[in-house]
Amino acid sequence: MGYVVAVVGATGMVGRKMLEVLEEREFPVGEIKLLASARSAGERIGFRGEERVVEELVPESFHGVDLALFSAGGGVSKRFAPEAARRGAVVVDNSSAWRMAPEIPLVVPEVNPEAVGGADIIANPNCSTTQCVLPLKVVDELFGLKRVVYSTYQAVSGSGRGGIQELEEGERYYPHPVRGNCLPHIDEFLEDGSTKEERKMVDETRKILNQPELPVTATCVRVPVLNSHGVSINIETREEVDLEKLRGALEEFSGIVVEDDPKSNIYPLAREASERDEVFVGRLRRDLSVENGLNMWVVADNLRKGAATNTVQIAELLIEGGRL
Ligand code: 11C
Repeated sequence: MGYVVAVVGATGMVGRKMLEVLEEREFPVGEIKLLASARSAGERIGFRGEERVVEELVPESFHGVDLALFSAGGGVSKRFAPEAARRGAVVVDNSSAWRMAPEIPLVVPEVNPEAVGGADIIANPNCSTTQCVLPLKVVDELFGLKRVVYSTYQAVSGSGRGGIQELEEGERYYPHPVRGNCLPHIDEFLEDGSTKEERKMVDETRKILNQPELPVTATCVRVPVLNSHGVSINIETREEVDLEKLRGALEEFSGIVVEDDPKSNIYPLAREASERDEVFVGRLRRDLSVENGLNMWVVADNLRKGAATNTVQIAELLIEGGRL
């Protein structure tokens, strides 16, 4: 027994990672349906030791599906998530298509599990946002958030295979070489000079923390790192920060690992965070340039906690809440 689960975008990097995470967490899958574009149909992917054939995604694919996990880009989600929901599936969508729609919950299970409610489509946040809202929630509960400044150091795996091929093989994917470079350019530029990635971090942070007016700003940078995003978070709080209290609360918080012993060269690193599901937090220190200032360095595997793991955790919440 188990659920009929469809993975849309099964041949992509996040789709494959979703399959891995479903297996690892022993998610109760009764039947798995691997869906992708016509171009990828017919490919074979292993799941629980058996080869499965990828089918072409069509609206009828969702007949009899209980849970549909989408990671095939915004266009596919916009078109097919309502088709899946109409046929009775609950959708967890990893694209940006639905995240800011007021009726769609945007969920990080450790932070706002209550937001899931009775929605048919639930959105998974952008990877760089997800890893930040865990420690921000802790800071908010203890001292109150007044302002957040993000500076990101994002791995090439966030761009999919194209980014990895450029870093590993030198095949050009980005507008400038990423090898030996830091590119202050992730996703398209907007009218105001910021990028879509930066806008996502602002909007999604506010939505997940349910603080629509919270002052948040971001500078997002692609760095020559294979996997796992790093984010420097500069925070102003309403009350004075007690670093020891904060450290204790971070250590207690589900999904966070504190790595913070700089004298022994211990702090979060992309290579160590890769293939892990937790969010790593370190370099905790006061920012003395403002009244109640705090700095931290946060690293997580963008394909796992930033995408596949968070998606499967949302599906687990659906089971706990009796939605599945
Ligand atoms: C990146 N954060 O690293 C992006 C990838 O909205 O889900 C994920 C984009 C998204 O390029």
